[in-house]
Order: sequence, then C-alpha cells, then structure tokens
Amino acid sequence: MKIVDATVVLTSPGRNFVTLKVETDEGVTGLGDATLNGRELAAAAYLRDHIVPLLLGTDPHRIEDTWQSLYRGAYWRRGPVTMAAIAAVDTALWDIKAKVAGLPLYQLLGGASRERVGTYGHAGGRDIPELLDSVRARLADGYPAIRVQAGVPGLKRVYGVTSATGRRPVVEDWDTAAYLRTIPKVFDAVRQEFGPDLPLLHDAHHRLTPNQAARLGKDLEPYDLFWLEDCTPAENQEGLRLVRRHTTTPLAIGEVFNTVFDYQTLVTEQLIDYVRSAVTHFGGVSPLKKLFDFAAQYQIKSAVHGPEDISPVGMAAAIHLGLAIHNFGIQEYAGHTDLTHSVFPHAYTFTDGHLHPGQAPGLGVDLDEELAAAHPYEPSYLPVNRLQDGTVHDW
Ligand code: KDG
Ligand code: MG
Repeated sequence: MKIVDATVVLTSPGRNFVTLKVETDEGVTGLGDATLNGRELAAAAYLRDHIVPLLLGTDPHRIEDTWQSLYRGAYWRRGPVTMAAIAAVDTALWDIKAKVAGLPLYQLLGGASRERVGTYGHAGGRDIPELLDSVRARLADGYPAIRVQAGVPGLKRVYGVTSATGRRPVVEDWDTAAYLRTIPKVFDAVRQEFGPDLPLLHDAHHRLTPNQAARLGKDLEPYDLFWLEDCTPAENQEGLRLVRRHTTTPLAIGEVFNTVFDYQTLVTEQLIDYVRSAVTHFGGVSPLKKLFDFAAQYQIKSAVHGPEDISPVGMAAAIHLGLAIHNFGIQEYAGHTDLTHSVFPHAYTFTDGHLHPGQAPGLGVDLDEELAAAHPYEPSYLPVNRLQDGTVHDW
C-alpha cells in the first residue's frame, strides 16, 4: 500500500479547522487534525510545504517509522506547529490502518476498557446568578461534571472563555488579587446550590505564580474540586512542587504541552493528577498513548483537552483512546456547532453526558469537502491579556 496524495483542508464552519486528508493507492483515505487556534496557517503550511512531499510514495502502515522520521528527521524538534502537523499525519495513518483492518480504532489500541467515555462540560457567567443558570443548563444537557468559570468583579470579561475572533486580538483585562478573592466565593455558591456530589472543575489558565496557586488550591479545598487546571504557567515544571506541597486539591495540566519531555518532572515526582494533552497538539495518537502508559505508572490519569478548537477528527481520536486506555480520567467535551458536525459527519455520539466512538472502521469521521470549501478560513486570534497598568499577562 502507498500514499498517493495528501491534501490540507482549511475550513471555518463557525471557527477554523485544519484537516489533513491522506489518500492511498487502494482507495482508503485517512483524516488527521492539525488545528492550532490562532496559528492555523502555520500548521497548514508546515504540512503542505514540508510534510506532504515526504509522504508521497510511502507505506501508510509504517506509522511509528513515519512519526520518528518526521520528528527526528526535521532536526528541529518539538513546538506546537511541528507537533500539530505530525499529529495530523499520525492520526490519519491510524485511521487508514483501522479502516483496512475493518475495525474501529479503539480495537487496535487494545479494545474497550469501559462502556463509554465520561465527560465534563463548561459553565460560566458574569456573576453568580448567571453562572448558576449556566450550570443548570449544562446539567440539563446531561453533563455529569462541570467546569466552572466566573466573572471577577471589576473585570470586563469572563476570563479564559472568549472564542477567537477577528484580524487583531481582543484585549482583555486581569487582576490576580481580585480573582483570588472571588473564586472561593463562587465555589461556595455553586456547592450551596448543587450540593456536595457534583464533580466541579476550574481552569486558572496559567495566570498564577506557584505561591498564588498554592493559596488558591488551599482556599478551594473545602469545595472538593475534581481538579484545578493550569494553575501556573506550564513551562515551569518545578513550580508545581511548591503548589503540591501546600494543597491536596487535584491538579491537571498540559493542554499547551507537545511532547512527553514537558511532563517529565510532573509525572515522575507525581506533582499532578491528570495529563491534559490532546492528540491534535501532542504529535498524534501514538505519542499520546505512550504518555498515558507512562503516567499510569504514577497513578496519573488522562483528561484530554477537548475545547471547540479540537476538530471532530481530533475529538474522535480522543474518544477512541479514552475508551481503550486503563487510566482514563475524564474527557473535556465543549461540543461543536451543527454546521461543524455537518462538515465532519461522524460515528461518535454524545448521550447522557458520555461519548462513544461508534463501530465505524477507523476514526469514524468523514469530511464533506464541498461544504468545507463553502466555509473558507477566516483570520482569527485568541485574546491578549493585560493587567490594569497595561502590562501583558498570561491569557
Ligand atoms: O485555544 C485555546 C483553548 O483551547 C483553551 O483556551 C481552552 O483552556 C481551555 C480548555 O481547558 O478547554
Ligand atoms: Mg484549559
């Protein structure tokens, strides 16, 4: 079997997605997701200009060898653009292999370890009453666990939840002291309204120092969080030592990581409880499965990043992995617009707050190329965040 063509499809059915379609001489095709929010054109160009020419004529069944040659052969390793591009190839090749086998991908990853994949959804509001309504809405959607984000008095926007828009980044504002005062009150209100059983999560979006994060973790202990996510900037693994020493609030991290090396200290010193990387940004199904197996030795579980900017192709890959691995924790599922579901018709289902990959061979996702072409790429950026005095802060 040989790869005879590979094309990059950029489409914006409500938001941008980058999809790689790999075609073989036997007519079997595979899809991979390389969507990099706000930097989509870079991932698309990396694929088109530097990877597609290398794929033509190669054997799609040699997934590990292809991965290693793209990773090591480039000499310039790691980084989100490179790893999103390699992820799309790896995912497309797994899709092809599973289609040739006539099996849903999870069967090639070891088979089902559970009946279905549990999720969490997003609730947010500018103030507590609006937030409580949002939690009620997510519960009505069937979500068994809820991420809670809330407005901070004095700040213009609910932080960390703005979707990417426009030709220039939107500027948001931030005040760490006000945030640290507000969030425990928010969780107190949510617990009072919904009781002790509902699993609650919170994303600090890399905005705190280790000391601030330690204090927040301690302050949130009475509210028994499922996790506190990205409490400090993720580049500094050592910072998590301080956080861990001071709080038993479970910690999740890793949505911006792209190789196992970003996790080395965090995993071997058991500084976190959940690894957050997505197939799409971590080099594909192959390295993410290896990360989960590594993390399992330290009783750390999976929690794959699943915002709107992971396409249904990347989401399907996550669901297959989540069904197969032993140390599954939870799957983030922000969902997609109806138009996105039409551009990417898929076998996976979301029922009663749980995902199932379905029984279609491969990933079980198609691409309606005509509909995709009718919704072309639109320039778009994530927001930039500034303190009250104008200093740029982490977003
Ligand atoms: O592109 C950035 C988003 O994916 C990110 O802001 C979402 O933090 C996020 C999450 O936990 O889903
Ligand atoms: Mg996050």
